[in-house]
Amino acid sequence: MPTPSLSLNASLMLEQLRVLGTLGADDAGGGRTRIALTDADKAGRDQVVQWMRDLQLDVRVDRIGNIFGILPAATEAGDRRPLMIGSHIDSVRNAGALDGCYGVLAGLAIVRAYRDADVRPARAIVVGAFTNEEGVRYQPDMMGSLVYAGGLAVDEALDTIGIDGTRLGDELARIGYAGDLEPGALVPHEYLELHIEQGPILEAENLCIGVVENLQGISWQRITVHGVANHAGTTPTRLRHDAGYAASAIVAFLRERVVGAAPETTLATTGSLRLEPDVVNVIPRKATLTVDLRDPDEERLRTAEKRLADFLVEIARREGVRIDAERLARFEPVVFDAGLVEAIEASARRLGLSCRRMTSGAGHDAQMISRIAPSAMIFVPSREGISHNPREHTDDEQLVQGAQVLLDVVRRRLLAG
Ligand code: HGY
Ligand code: MN
Ligand code: MN
Repeated sequence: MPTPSLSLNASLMLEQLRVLGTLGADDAGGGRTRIALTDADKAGRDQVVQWMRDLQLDVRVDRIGNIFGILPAATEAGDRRPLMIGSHIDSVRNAGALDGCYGVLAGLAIVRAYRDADVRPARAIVVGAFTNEEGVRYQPDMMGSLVYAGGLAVDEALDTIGIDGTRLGDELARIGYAGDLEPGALVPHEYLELHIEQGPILEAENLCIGVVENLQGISWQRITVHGVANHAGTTPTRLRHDAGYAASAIVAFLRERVVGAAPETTLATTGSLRLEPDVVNVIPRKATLTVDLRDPDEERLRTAEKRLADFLVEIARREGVRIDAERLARFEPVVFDAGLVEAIEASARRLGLSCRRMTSGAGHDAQMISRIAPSAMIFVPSREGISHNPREHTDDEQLVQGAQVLLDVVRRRLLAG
Protein backbone atom coordinates (compact mmCIF):
# COMPACT_ATOMS: atom_id res chain seq x y z
CA MET A 1 0.00 0.00 0.00
CA PRO A 2 1.59 3.37 -0.97
CA THR A 3 2.48 5.51 1.99
CA PRO A 4 0.07 8.46 2.00
CA SER A 5 1.65 11.83 1.27
CA LEU A 6 1.10 13.78 4.43
CA SER A 7 2.40 17.25 5.13
CA LEU A 8 2.49 19.33 8.28
CA ASN A 9 0.87 22.72 8.52
CA ALA A 10 3.96 23.98 10.37
CA SER A 11 2.90 27.62 10.52
CA LEU A 12 -0.39 26.71 12.22
CA MET A 13 1.42 24.54 14.78
CA LEU A 14 3.83 27.40 15.56
CA GLU A 15 0.95 29.89 15.77
CA GLN A 16 -0.96 27.63 18.18
CA LEU A 17 2.18 27.33 20.33
CA ARG A 18 2.37 31.10 20.44
CA VAL A 19 -1.33 31.50 21.31
CA LEU A 20 -1.23 28.84 24.02
CA GLY A 21 1.84 30.57 25.42
CA THR A 22 -0.18 33.75 25.98
CA LEU A 23 -2.62 31.98 28.34
CA GLY A 24 -1.71 32.46 31.99
CA ALA A 25 0.86 35.09 30.98
CA ASP A 26 2.82 36.48 33.94
CA ASP A 27 2.87 40.22 34.43
CA ALA A 28 6.58 40.99 34.36
CA GLY A 29 9.51 39.45 32.52
CA GLY A 30 7.56 37.23 30.15
CA GLY A 31 6.66 33.68 31.01
CA ARG A 32 3.37 32.14 31.92
CA THR A 33 2.01 30.22 34.87
CA ARG A 34 -0.62 27.54 34.25
CA ILE A 35 -0.28 25.43 37.36
CA ALA A 36 -2.51 22.35 37.30
CA LEU A 37 -6.24 22.90 37.85
CA THR A 38 -5.98 26.66 38.24
CA ASP A 39 -8.10 29.02 36.14
CA ALA A 40 -5.08 29.53 33.87
CA ASP A 41 -4.80 25.76 33.35
CA LYS A 42 -8.53 25.75 32.54
CA ALA A 43 -7.95 28.45 29.94
CA GLY A 44 -5.23 26.32 28.34
CA ARG A 45 -7.43 23.23 28.46
CA ASP A 46 -10.39 25.02 26.92
CA GLN A 47 -8.19 26.29 24.08
CA VAL A 48 -6.73 22.86 23.29
CA VAL A 49 -10.19 21.25 23.42
CA GLN A 50 -11.40 23.89 20.97
CA TRP A 51 -8.53 23.08 18.60
CA MET A 52 -9.38 19.39 18.91
CA ARG A 53 -12.99 20.15 18.04
CA ASP A 54 -11.85 22.27 15.08
CA LEU A 55 -10.25 19.05 13.81
CA GLN A 56 -13.56 17.18 14.32
CA LEU A 57 -11.92 14.93 16.85
CA ASP A 58 -13.96 12.96 19.36
CA VAL A 59 -12.96 14.67 22.61
CA ARG A 60 -13.02 12.60 25.79
CA VAL A 61 -12.01 13.56 29.35
CA ASP A 62 -11.28 10.95 31.99
CA ARG A 63 -11.91 11.03 35.73
CA ILE A 64 -8.51 12.56 36.53
CA GLY A 65 -9.00 15.22 33.86
CA ASN A 66 -6.76 13.77 31.15
CA ILE A 67 -7.98 15.10 27.80
CA PHE A 68 -8.00 12.92 24.65
CA GLY A 69 -8.73 13.96 21.06
CA ILE A 70 -9.49 10.90 18.91
CA LEU A 71 -9.10 10.61 15.12
CA PRO A 72 -10.96 7.38 14.25
CA ALA A 73 -9.33 4.63 12.22
CA ALA A 74 -10.24 3.89 8.62
CA THR A 75 -12.01 0.76 9.80
CA GLU A 76 -13.12 -0.51 13.17
CA ALA A 77 -11.95 -4.01 12.29
CA GLY A 78 -8.98 -5.74 13.86
CA ASP A 79 -6.85 -4.52 16.74
CA ARG A 80 -8.53 -1.28 17.80
CA ARG A 81 -5.85 0.02 20.14
CA PRO A 82 -4.90 3.52 19.01
CA LEU A 83 -1.52 5.07 18.43
CA MET A 84 -1.24 7.75 21.10
CA ILE A 85 0.72 10.99 20.95
CA GLY A 86 0.75 12.93 24.20
CA SER A 87 2.29 15.27 26.70
CA HIS A 88 0.97 18.01 29.00
CA ILE A 89 -0.11 21.66 28.97
CA ASP A 90 0.13 22.46 32.67
CA SER A 91 3.25 24.42 33.64
CA VAL A 92 5.54 25.27 36.51
CA ARG A 93 5.48 28.81 37.90
CA ASN A 94 6.82 31.44 35.43
CA ALA A 95 7.42 28.86 32.75
CA GLY A 96 8.45 28.79 29.13
CA ALA A 97 5.91 28.24 26.36
CA LEU A 98 7.14 24.90 24.99
CA ASP A 99 7.46 22.39 27.86
CA GLY A 100 4.71 19.84 27.23
CA CYS A 101 2.66 22.11 24.97
CA TYR A 102 4.93 21.35 22.03
CA GLY A 103 4.17 17.63 22.22
CA VAL A 104 0.40 18.11 22.45
CA LEU A 105 0.20 20.66 19.63
CA ALA A 106 2.55 18.63 17.43
CA GLY A 107 0.16 15.75 17.99
CA LEU A 108 -2.69 17.91 16.71
CA ALA A 109 -0.49 18.85 13.73
CA ILE A 110 -0.06 15.15 12.92
CA VAL A 111 -3.82 14.62 13.03
CA ARG A 112 -4.29 17.72 10.88
CA ALA A 113 -1.93 16.27 8.28
CA TYR A 114 -4.25 13.24 8.02
CA ARG A 115 -7.34 15.44 7.93
CA ASP A 116 -5.84 17.74 5.26
CA ALA A 117 -4.90 14.75 3.09
CA ASP A 118 -8.32 13.20 3.73
CA VAL A 119 -6.55 10.01 4.80
CA ARG A 120 -7.95 7.83 7.57
CA PRO A 121 -5.18 6.11 9.56
CA ALA A 122 -4.96 2.34 9.87
CA ARG A 123 -5.35 2.81 13.62
CA ALA A 124 -7.08 5.57 15.51
CA ILE A 125 -4.71 8.34 16.51
CA VAL A 126 -5.28 9.75 19.98
CA VAL A 127 -3.73 13.03 21.12
CA GLY A 128 -3.52 13.20 24.92
CA ALA A 129 -2.97 16.12 27.30
CA PHE A 130 -2.29 14.62 30.71
CA THR A 131 -3.28 16.25 33.98
CA ASN A 132 -0.73 17.69 36.41
CA GLU A 133 2.48 16.54 34.77
CA GLU A 134 4.51 19.13 36.68
CA GLY A 135 3.42 18.13 40.17
CA VAL A 136 3.95 21.70 41.44
CA ARG A 137 0.64 22.05 43.32
CA TYR A 138 -0.27 18.39 43.83
CA GLN A 139 2.36 15.67 44.12
CA PRO A 140 3.51 13.43 42.58
CA ASP A 141 4.35 14.80 39.16
CA MET A 142 3.19 12.98 36.04
CA MET A 143 0.06 12.32 38.09
CA GLY A 144 -2.51 12.13 35.28
CA SER A 145 -0.48 9.67 33.23
CA LEU A 146 0.43 7.70 36.38
CA VAL A 147 -3.27 7.25 37.15
CA TYR A 148 -3.93 6.45 33.50
CA ALA A 149 -1.24 3.75 33.59
CA GLY A 150 -2.68 2.23 36.75
CA GLY A 151 0.13 3.39 39.04
CA LEU A 152 -2.15 5.44 41.31
CA ALA A 153 -5.83 4.85 42.06
CA VAL A 154 -7.97 7.64 40.65
CA ASP A 155 -9.93 8.13 43.89
CA GLU A 156 -6.67 8.42 45.83
CA ALA A 157 -5.43 10.99 43.31
CA LEU A 158 -8.70 12.93 43.55
CA ASP A 159 -8.24 13.12 47.34
CA THR A 160 -4.74 14.58 47.04
CA ILE A 161 -4.35 17.77 49.08
CA GLY A 162 -2.23 20.43 47.39
CA ILE A 163 0.44 22.71 48.82
CA ASP A 164 -2.33 25.33 48.94
CA GLY A 165 -4.65 23.08 50.98
CA THR A 166 -7.10 22.46 48.16
CA ARG A 167 -8.38 18.97 47.27
CA LEU A 168 -7.50 17.95 43.75
CA GLY A 169 -10.93 16.48 42.96
CA ASP A 170 -12.68 19.67 44.07
CA GLU A 171 -10.47 21.81 41.83
CA LEU A 172 -10.94 19.43 38.90
CA ALA A 173 -14.72 19.75 39.27
CA ARG A 174 -14.46 23.52 39.73
CA ILE A 175 -12.70 23.96 36.38
CA GLY A 176 -15.13 21.60 34.67
CA TYR A 177 -12.72 18.76 33.81
CA ALA A 178 -13.92 15.96 36.06
CA GLY A 179 -14.60 13.63 33.17
CA ASP A 180 -16.44 10.33 33.09
CA LEU A 181 -14.01 8.17 31.10
CA GLU A 182 -12.32 5.58 33.29
CA PRO A 183 -8.55 6.29 33.29
CA GLY A 184 -6.80 3.70 31.13
CA ALA A 185 -9.94 2.84 29.15
CA LEU A 186 -8.10 3.80 25.95
CA VAL A 187 -5.16 1.39 25.94
CA PRO A 188 -2.64 2.62 23.36
CA HIS A 189 -0.96 0.25 20.91
CA GLU A 190 2.09 2.50 21.07
CA TYR A 191 2.86 5.89 22.59
CA LEU A 192 5.08 8.69 21.28
CA GLU A 193 6.02 11.94 22.98
CA LEU A 194 7.78 14.85 21.32
CA HIS A 195 9.37 17.23 23.82
CA ILE A 196 12.05 19.89 24.12
CA GLU A 197 15.24 18.47 25.66
CA GLN A 198 15.27 21.02 28.49
CA GLY A 199 19.01 20.39 28.76
CA PRO A 200 22.26 21.45 27.00
CA ILE A 201 23.35 18.33 25.12
CA LEU A 202 21.77 18.65 21.66
CA GLU A 203 22.76 22.30 21.33
CA ALA A 204 26.30 21.65 22.60
CA GLU A 205 26.75 18.87 20.05
CA ASN A 206 24.95 20.85 17.32
CA LEU A 207 22.39 18.07 16.77
CA CYS A 208 18.80 18.34 15.58
CA ILE A 209 17.09 15.36 17.20
CA GLY A 210 17.38 13.47 20.49
CA VAL A 211 16.38 9.80 20.29
CA VAL A 212 15.41 9.19 23.90
CA GLU A 213 16.09 5.60 24.96
CA ASN A 214 15.74 5.95 28.73
CA LEU A 215 14.71 8.30 31.51
CA GLN A 216 16.33 8.75 34.90
CA GLY A 217 14.89 7.86 38.31
CA ILE A 218 13.20 10.57 40.40
CA SER A 219 12.88 10.88 44.19
CA TRP A 220 10.94 13.79 45.75
CA GLN A 221 10.69 14.43 49.50
CA ARG A 222 9.32 17.17 51.71
CA ILE A 223 11.48 17.62 54.83
CA THR A 224 10.20 19.49 57.89
CA VAL A 225 12.65 20.62 60.57
CA HIS A 226 11.16 21.47 63.96
CA GLY A 227 13.44 23.69 66.06
CA VAL A 228 12.91 26.36 68.75
CA ALA A 229 12.27 30.01 68.02
CA ASN A 230 14.45 32.29 70.11
CA HIS A 231 16.02 35.72 70.22
CA ALA A 232 18.80 36.22 67.65
CA GLY A 233 20.74 38.44 70.02
CA THR A 234 20.49 36.74 73.36
CA THR A 235 20.72 33.02 72.51
CA PRO A 236 24.23 31.54 72.60
CA THR A 237 24.96 29.29 69.63
CA ARG A 238 25.46 26.24 71.86
CA LEU A 239 21.89 26.64 73.16
CA ARG A 240 20.24 27.01 69.80
CA HIS A 241 17.89 24.57 68.06
CA ASP A 242 17.99 26.43 64.79
CA ALA A 243 15.70 24.95 62.12
CA GLY A 244 17.14 27.34 59.55
CA TYR A 245 20.71 26.24 60.19
CA ALA A 246 19.71 22.57 60.03
CA ALA A 247 17.88 23.11 56.73
CA SER A 248 20.88 24.93 55.29
CA ALA A 249 23.18 22.12 56.44
CA ILE A 250 20.92 19.65 54.60
CA VAL A 251 21.11 21.66 51.38
CA ALA A 252 24.90 21.90 51.67
CA PHE A 253 25.16 18.17 52.45
CA LEU A 254 23.17 17.31 49.34
CA ARG A 255 25.56 19.20 47.08
CA GLU A 256 28.82 18.26 48.78
CA ARG A 257 28.26 14.70 49.97
CA VAL A 258 25.34 13.28 47.96
CA VAL A 259 26.05 14.79 44.55
CA GLY A 260 29.74 14.73 45.51
CA ALA A 261 29.60 10.94 45.69
CA ALA A 262 28.45 10.60 42.06
CA PRO A 263 28.92 14.02 40.46
CA GLU A 264 28.51 12.79 36.87
CA THR A 265 25.07 11.34 37.41
CA THR A 266 23.36 12.22 40.70
CA LEU A 267 21.45 15.50 40.83
CA ALA A 268 20.02 17.13 43.94
CA THR A 269 17.75 20.19 44.05
CA THR A 270 16.06 22.06 46.87
CA GLY A 271 13.51 24.06 44.92
CA SER A 272 11.42 25.19 47.87
CA LEU A 273 12.64 26.34 51.30
CA ARG A 274 10.40 28.13 53.81
CA LEU A 275 11.35 29.34 57.29
CA GLU A 276 9.04 30.28 60.14
CA PRO A 277 8.51 32.82 61.58
CA ASP A 278 10.70 34.17 58.73
CA VAL A 279 11.86 37.40 60.37
CA VAL A 280 15.34 38.82 60.67
CA ASN A 281 15.88 38.60 64.44
CA VAL A 282 14.23 35.28 65.34
CA ILE A 283 15.95 31.92 65.21
CA PRO A 284 13.66 29.84 62.96
CA ARG A 285 11.44 27.41 64.80
CA LYS A 286 10.53 25.55 61.59
CA ALA A 287 11.96 24.93 58.15
CA THR A 288 10.14 23.18 55.30
CA LEU A 289 12.19 22.18 52.27
CA THR A 290 11.80 19.93 49.24
CA VAL A 291 14.48 17.58 47.95
CA ASP A 292 14.50 16.40 44.32
CA LEU A 293 17.06 13.62 43.74
CA ARG A 294 17.69 12.08 40.31
CA ASP A 295 19.99 9.47 38.82
CA PRO A 296 19.72 7.18 35.77
CA ASP A 297 20.80 4.24 37.98
CA GLU A 298 18.40 2.89 40.59
CA GLU A 299 21.12 1.69 42.94
CA ARG A 300 22.86 5.08 42.96
CA LEU A 301 19.53 6.79 43.55
CA ARG A 302 18.87 4.53 46.55
CA THR A 303 22.35 5.26 47.86
CA ALA A 304 21.69 8.98 47.56
CA GLU A 305 18.42 8.60 49.47
CA LYS A 306 20.18 6.56 52.19
CA ARG A 307 22.98 9.13 52.58
CA LEU A 308 20.39 11.85 53.01
CA ALA A 309 18.35 9.82 55.49
CA ASP A 310 21.46 9.13 57.59
CA PHE A 311 22.38 12.81 57.57
CA LEU A 312 18.93 13.84 58.74
CA VAL A 313 19.44 11.67 61.84
CA GLU A 314 22.88 13.17 62.42
CA ILE A 315 21.93 16.83 62.01
CA ALA A 316 18.81 16.34 64.16
CA ARG A 317 21.02 15.01 66.95
CA ARG A 318 23.67 17.73 66.52
CA GLU A 319 21.23 20.66 66.48
CA GLY A 320 18.65 19.20 68.83
CA VAL A 321 15.81 19.48 66.32
CA ARG A 322 13.15 17.04 65.16
CA ILE A 323 13.08 16.18 61.46
CA ASP A 324 10.21 14.59 59.51
CA ALA A 325 10.63 13.40 55.91
CA GLU A 326 7.58 12.79 53.67
CA ARG A 327 7.91 11.02 50.30
CA LEU A 328 6.22 13.01 47.52
CA ALA A 329 7.21 11.03 44.44
CA ARG A 330 9.42 8.05 43.62
CA PHE A 331 9.86 6.69 40.12
CA GLU A 332 12.50 4.20 39.07
CA PRO A 333 14.49 4.77 35.87
CA VAL A 334 12.65 3.74 32.71
CA VAL A 335 13.96 2.18 29.49
CA PHE A 336 11.86 2.96 26.39
CA ASP A 337 10.81 0.50 23.69
CA ALA A 338 13.79 -0.50 21.54
CA GLY A 339 11.70 -0.89 18.39
CA LEU A 340 10.21 2.58 18.68
CA VAL A 341 13.62 4.04 19.52
CA GLU A 342 15.04 2.50 16.35
CA ALA A 343 12.08 3.80 14.34
CA ILE A 344 12.66 7.33 15.61
CA GLU A 345 16.37 7.13 14.81
CA ALA A 346 15.61 5.78 11.32
CA SER A 347 13.12 8.59 10.64
CA ALA A 348 15.56 11.26 11.77
CA ARG A 349 18.24 9.82 9.50
CA ARG A 350 15.79 9.44 6.62
CA LEU A 351 14.96 13.11 6.93
CA GLY A 352 18.65 13.95 6.95
CA LEU A 353 18.59 15.21 10.54
CA SER A 354 21.57 14.74 12.84
CA CYS A 355 20.63 12.79 15.95
CA ARG A 356 21.95 10.90 18.94
CA ARG A 357 20.55 8.54 21.52
CA MET A 358 20.19 10.02 24.94
CA THR A 359 18.75 9.83 28.44
CA SER A 360 15.98 12.12 29.58
CA GLY A 361 16.93 14.11 32.67
CA ALA A 362 13.37 15.34 33.11
CA GLY A 363 10.34 13.28 34.00
CA HIS A 364 7.71 12.85 31.30
CA ASP A 365 4.31 11.27 30.81
CA ALA A 366 5.99 8.74 28.51
CA GLN A 367 7.65 7.14 31.53
CA MET A 368 4.22 6.33 32.93
CA ILE A 369 2.59 5.20 29.69
CA SER A 370 5.58 2.88 29.15
CA ARG A 371 4.03 0.77 31.93
CA ILE A 372 1.11 -0.16 29.67
CA ALA A 373 2.34 0.30 26.08
CA PRO A 374 5.58 0.47 24.08
CA SER A 375 6.68 4.11 24.41
CA ALA A 376 9.50 6.38 23.31
CA MET A 377 10.37 10.07 23.02
CA ILE A 378 11.81 12.53 20.53
CA PHE A 379 13.75 15.59 21.70
CA VAL A 380 14.60 18.83 19.99
CA PRO A 381 17.29 21.24 21.27
CA SER A 382 16.76 23.81 24.01
CA ARG A 383 18.72 27.04 23.62
CA GLU A 384 21.40 27.20 26.33
CA GLY A 385 19.72 24.13 27.80
CA ILE A 386 17.28 26.37 29.63
CA SER A 387 13.77 25.29 30.70
CA HIS A 388 11.30 25.88 33.53
CA ASN A 389 12.18 29.50 32.80
CA PRO A 390 10.61 32.15 30.49
CA ARG A 391 13.85 32.08 28.51
CA GLU A 392 13.05 28.54 27.34
CA HIS A 393 13.49 28.60 23.54
CA THR A 394 13.77 26.33 20.53
CA ASP A 395 14.07 27.75 17.00
CA ASP A 396 10.98 27.39 14.79
CA GLU A 397 13.01 25.33 12.30
CA GLN A 398 13.99 22.91 15.08
CA LEU A 399 10.38 22.67 16.30
CA VAL A 400 9.24 21.84 12.78
CA GLN A 401 12.02 19.27 12.33
CA GLY A 402 10.88 17.48 15.48
CA ALA A 403 7.30 17.42 14.26
CA GLN A 404 8.44 16.12 10.86
CA VAL A 405 10.21 13.22 12.57
CA LEU A 406 7.09 12.53 14.63
CA LEU A 407 4.93 12.54 11.47
CA ASP A 408 7.32 10.19 9.67
CA VAL A 409 7.38 7.77 12.61
CA VAL A 410 3.58 7.84 12.98
CA ARG A 411 3.01 7.34 9.25
CA ARG A 412 5.28 4.34 9.14
CA ARG A 413 4.04 2.80 12.39
CA LEU A 414 0.49 3.02 11.11
CA LEU A 415 1.52 1.36 7.88
CA ALA A 416 3.26 -1.32 9.89
CA GLY A 417 -0.18 -2.19 11.21
O1 HGY B 1 10.09 17.23 37.24
C1 HGY B 1 10.16 16.92 36.05
O2 HGY B 1 11.15 16.40 35.59
C2 HGY B 1 9.00 17.21 35.12
O3 HGY B 1 9.17 18.51 34.60
N1 HGY B 1 7.73 17.11 35.80
MN1 MN C 1 7.35 18.48 30.30
MN1 MN D 1 8.37 20.51 33.04
